[in-house]
Amino acid sequence: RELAPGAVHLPDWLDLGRQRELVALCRTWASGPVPMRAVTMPNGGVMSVKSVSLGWHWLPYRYSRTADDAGGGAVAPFPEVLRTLGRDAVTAAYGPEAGASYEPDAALVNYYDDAAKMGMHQDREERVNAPVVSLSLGTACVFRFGNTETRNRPWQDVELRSGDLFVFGGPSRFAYHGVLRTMPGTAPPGIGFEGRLNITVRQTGLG
Ligand code: MD3
Ligand code: FE
Repeated sequence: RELAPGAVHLPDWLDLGRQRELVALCRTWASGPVPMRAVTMPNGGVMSVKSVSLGWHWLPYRYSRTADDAGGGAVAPFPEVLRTLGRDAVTAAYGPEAGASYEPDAALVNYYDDAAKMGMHQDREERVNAPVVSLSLGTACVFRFGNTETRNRPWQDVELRSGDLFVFGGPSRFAYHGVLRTMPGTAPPGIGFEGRLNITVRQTGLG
C-alpha cells in the first residue's frame, strides 16, 4: 500500500526461504573487511544500531570508499545480488520502467538488538533522488514515517515485519523517518537469529 506519494509498503514480499538467504548474506557482510560496528556521531554520541556498508561507506554525513572512521580499509564491493534485488523491489513498487533504470551502488545493513532504535532523520548523503529500498528481517519494529519539512508531526507509525519491503522514492525520498522500538518476540520461527536486520539499497550518484 502507498503510505504517501512514492512511499510503497509491500508486506511479506520475501518468503521465509529468501529471508533466510539474506540473513546468511548479512552474516558474511557483517564480518567483511569493515566489520559491523556502532557509528559514532559528530557530537560524540554512539548509535544503538550496529551497521556495515557495502559499495560506499556511510558516515555522518557523507559517503567514502574507505572506512574513514574504522581503520581506513577498503569497503566491500556492492554485491550483484543486491543490485538484482533492488531492481526487483523498485519494479514491484513502481513498475518495470522504474526498476530497469535503478542503478544502486551502495547498501547499508543495520542490526537492532532489543534496545536499539533510530532517531528521526533524513537520508541526504546521496546526490541523486533515486529511491531507497528497505528490507526488514527478524523482529518487527515500529517505524515512524514523517514529512519532508520537519522532524515533527505529521507522521505515521507503521509496523515493519520480517520479509516486508518498503520503497521510498519521489516526493517521499527525503522524508524524515526513524525506528521507535523493536517488538521482541515477533520474529518468524526459523529466521535463525535474534534481533532485527534492515537492509537499505541506495543509488548514491557518486560514480
Ligand atoms: C525513508 N534505516 O538506514 S528503513 C537508514 O530500519 C534507516 O534501519 C531504518 O533509516 C532501519 O537510513 C529505516 C526505512 C527507510 C530507509 C531509508 C529511507 C525509510 C526511508 C530514506 C528516505 C525516506
Ligand atoms: Fe534513514
